[in-house]
Amino acid sequence: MMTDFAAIADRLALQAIEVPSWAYGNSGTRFRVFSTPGAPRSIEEKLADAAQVHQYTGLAPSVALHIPWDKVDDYAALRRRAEGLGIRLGTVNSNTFQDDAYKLGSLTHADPAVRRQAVEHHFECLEVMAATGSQDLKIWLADGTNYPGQGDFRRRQEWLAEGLTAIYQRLAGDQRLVLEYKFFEPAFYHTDVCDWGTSYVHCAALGPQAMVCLDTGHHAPGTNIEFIVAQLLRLGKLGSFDFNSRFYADDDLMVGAADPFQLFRIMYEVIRGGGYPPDSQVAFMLDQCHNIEAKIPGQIRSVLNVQEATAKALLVDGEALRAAQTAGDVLAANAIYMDAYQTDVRADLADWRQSRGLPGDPMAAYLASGYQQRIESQRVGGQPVSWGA
Ligand code: PSV
Ligand code: MN
Repeated sequence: MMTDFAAIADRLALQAIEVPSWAYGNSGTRFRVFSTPGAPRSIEEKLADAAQVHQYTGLAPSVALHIPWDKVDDYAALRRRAEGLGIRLGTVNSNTFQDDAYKLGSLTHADPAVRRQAVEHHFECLEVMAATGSQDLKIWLADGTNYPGQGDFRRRQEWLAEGLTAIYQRLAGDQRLVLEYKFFEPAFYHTDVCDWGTSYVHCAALGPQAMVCLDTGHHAPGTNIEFIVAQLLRLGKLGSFDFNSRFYADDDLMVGAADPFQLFRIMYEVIRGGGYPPDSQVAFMLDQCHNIEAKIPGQIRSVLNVQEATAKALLVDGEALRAAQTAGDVLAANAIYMDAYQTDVRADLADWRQSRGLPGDPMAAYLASGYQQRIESQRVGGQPVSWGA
């Protein structure tokens, strides 16, 4: 017997998914950044776009910032601006990958002056967080090497540990350092924080306010990501997700687009491991760029994909599954799991949304609202923001 949809309704209401400010600006690949009519020209306009996602889905109450992309003079005013739009400012992402000084690394650079510059950039991010009320400082480092012999792994790990410690020591009591890993790119031979184990080792050494960030696009093909989720939750060190999906590398496609079954399996392990309730230590965020599709609808589709996978994962009959697993009944266990995944929850979700004052079809409601046409006619002149600016 599968869990009934009515039984999961209240738990669905707990879901919150942070959207990235950079999803709304122009983006592309290293071959071309395309311009989109109506693209925002400031962080304030990015916030207005993000607020649309929350208005129609009720799922996206906060927006992550990237510094310096979202730098402003008055962060307290930006915070009020967000609140006025019915959202709030969330994770602050540092950026040590776009400055000439960082060509050969940031926290792992051989030159102490560059390492210091990278540490100080993180101090600046912490100051931003104090003004925005953000809790998480997310660190992803592009540090690595392209050629064997180019760098010394051991020294670089020590420098990394030193830099992270300096940053960690500046955290306020309620703030966290969240360390993201990625197996390659932009470095092609080795990456200094290449996998969950390396991130875990550093976070464990730092202390309880340091947690691992799992970006779903940052694994080699075939990696069992849900196992990593289970393990990090078991260790109490899964701090956050960067959701997106991939076919080949770090494609930054809409979460759940490439492999909806994988997203279900991840959400199952999140729930199984206690990572789902809002008071868990896990923050859920998108990290995506919409290069060829419309941006606000791309974000709406993404949060709905997460919601759908979550609903299906909540439907798994945990008791029956455990009994089948314990009895060694391979086929029954697999059938219980697959029954939940194969349930079509779309109509139930539409009813559920309506019962909470949301449009049953958020995508249709957004498209009918005229917002896209308004921003296209109003946002004329000025410099549209794009990935990296
Ligand atoms: C790196 O690929 C990454 O996933 C990090 O989270 C960066 O901050 C982000 O992408 C930039 O888009
Ligand atoms: Mn990421």
